[in-house]
Amino acid sequence: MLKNVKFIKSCPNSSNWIEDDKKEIVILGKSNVGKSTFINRLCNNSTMAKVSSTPGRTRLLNFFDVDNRYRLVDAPGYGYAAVNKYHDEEFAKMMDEYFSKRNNLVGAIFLLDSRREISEDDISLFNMLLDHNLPFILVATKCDKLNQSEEYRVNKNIIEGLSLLADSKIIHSSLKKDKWINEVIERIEYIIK
Ligand SMILES: Nc1nc2c(ncn2[C@@H]2O[C@H](COP(=O)(O)OP(=O)(O)OP(=O)(O)O)[C@@H](O)[C@H]2O)c(=O)[nH]1
Ligand SMILES: [Mg+2]
Repeated sequence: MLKNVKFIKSCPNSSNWIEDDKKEIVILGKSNVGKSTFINRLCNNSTMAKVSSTPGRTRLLNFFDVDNRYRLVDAPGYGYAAVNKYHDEEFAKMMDEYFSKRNNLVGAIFLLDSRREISEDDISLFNMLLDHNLPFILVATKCDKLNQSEEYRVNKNIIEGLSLLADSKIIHSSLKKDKWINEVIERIEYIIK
């Protein structure tokens, strides 16, 4: 589990990004996929990142310091129909600026809802990661909601949906288990070293 995680601030654009040499890993995924919950599980603090019952509420990049060593960045969700078009354009602009200008950015954690099909939005965001040559960690969320045979199909769905190599590693997260937390942390350590 991550120790000494602190919320630093929320930023709408580059004007108030933090200027230092710390590496950043951004957490990406559709609205409601479970990004904020994921951060809270990693640091075992249910109030660290705001979990929303209404999808699409996180609109800014939220920066968290981890043990004074690196940062996790909670990104807003995308592709939620009830949130207007303006939000999607603002989101695209903000992410584009962050991906193209942020030298601190060294990797991404890409969350996909294990119960849903891969969407066009997922594919375009994933292509942004590939375009910027960013190492990524793939996580299928909400696996606690699946039965065994459904969980068995999760990897195939994601691998086909994102055109990944057949042996791509996908970590399954669940509210009922916690083994996956250390797997994620190991991979983060690998990316930032
Ligand atoms: N059963 C289950 N529910 C989850 C899991 N992760 C998140 N949730 C629920 O899904 C909803 C959305 O979770 P958030 O963590 O706020 O999702 P988010 O991706 O941060 O959402 P936005 O910030 O709106 O993009 C909440 O009701 C969570 O309690 C999970 O692993 N299992
Ligand atoms: Mg959130």
